Amino acid sequence: MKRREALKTFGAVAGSLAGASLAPAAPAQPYKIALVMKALSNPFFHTMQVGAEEEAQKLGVTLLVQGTNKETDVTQQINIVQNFITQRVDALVIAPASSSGLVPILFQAQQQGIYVVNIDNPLDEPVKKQIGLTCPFVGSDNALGASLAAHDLVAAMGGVGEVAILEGIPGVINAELRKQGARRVLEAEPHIRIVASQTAEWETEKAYRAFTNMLTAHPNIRGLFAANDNMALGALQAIQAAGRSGQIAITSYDNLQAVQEAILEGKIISTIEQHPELMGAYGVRAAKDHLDGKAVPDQIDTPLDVIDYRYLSLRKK
Ligand code: ALL
Repeated sequence: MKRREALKTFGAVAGSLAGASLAPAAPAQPYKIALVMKALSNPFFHTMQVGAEEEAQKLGVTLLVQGTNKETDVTQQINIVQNFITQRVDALVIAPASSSGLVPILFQAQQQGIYVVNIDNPLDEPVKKQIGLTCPFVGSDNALGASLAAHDLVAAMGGVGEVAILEGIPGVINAELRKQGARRVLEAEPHIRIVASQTAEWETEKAYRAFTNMLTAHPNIRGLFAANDNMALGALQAIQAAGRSGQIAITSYDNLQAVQEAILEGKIISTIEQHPELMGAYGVRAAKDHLDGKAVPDQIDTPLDVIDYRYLSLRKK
């Protein structure tokens, strides 16, 4: 029996023993659900947080929210989970910074009776199995999203030219899936050539440096797929600094406000909306359902949309 169910049963027995003369039992404490994210400087996670908070309010659960300072801070994220275990939350909803590195601490949480929901970036299935962690996944098809972005890139380039890829963190599953999804489409094009593919660890500043170097090494680059918008924004700065504005097509991923503006200004072709607000909301709901004793599916899908000039300009009217 789970801890909370045990407490509830105890409350019911105590209540019935006390008889009718006592005032009705005080309402049970609301469930405590923790949302653990990555770099809070990335507006993607702000949107995720808002979705989770709205859902938590609707469901009457307490939501505790934390994220890391940097995209690469796996140790800090492990410490955040450790603190939530110490605080004895009822459930953890987590967008893991590493697909394998978080599994041991999440298994510890599970061992303590804390329910785990994995959102956004999938945990590594073989590692989960090996360690014994079981948890549902809430998120989208990253390979499909990247294929859609690559398809737009090919179209914008008229099917001809040299392209580059700015990747997320190597070994992290959504980063790998996006790379594969983009490559699948680009490699099928007879007149497109991938001349550079490198990580910028999801970050703007690193993308600025990486793309500056790519432009120097490959002056004929005419297209870029950036695996998230923050990296696309860094690449845009690199293009401006190199005096190449308007010469390189970019598609990317996340639908940040700054990229919407760049699309409307004609500087970026399109971005993929993967609905982080739904990842947050569905994650919280899955946790609440489980704590209420309801079955939760292993996989809960969130939708993908392509956001381009046509979409944004028509939406404005
Ligand atoms: C991923 C998200 C993003 C985001 C990145 C940065 O998990 O899906 O697209 O930009 O994390 O941490």
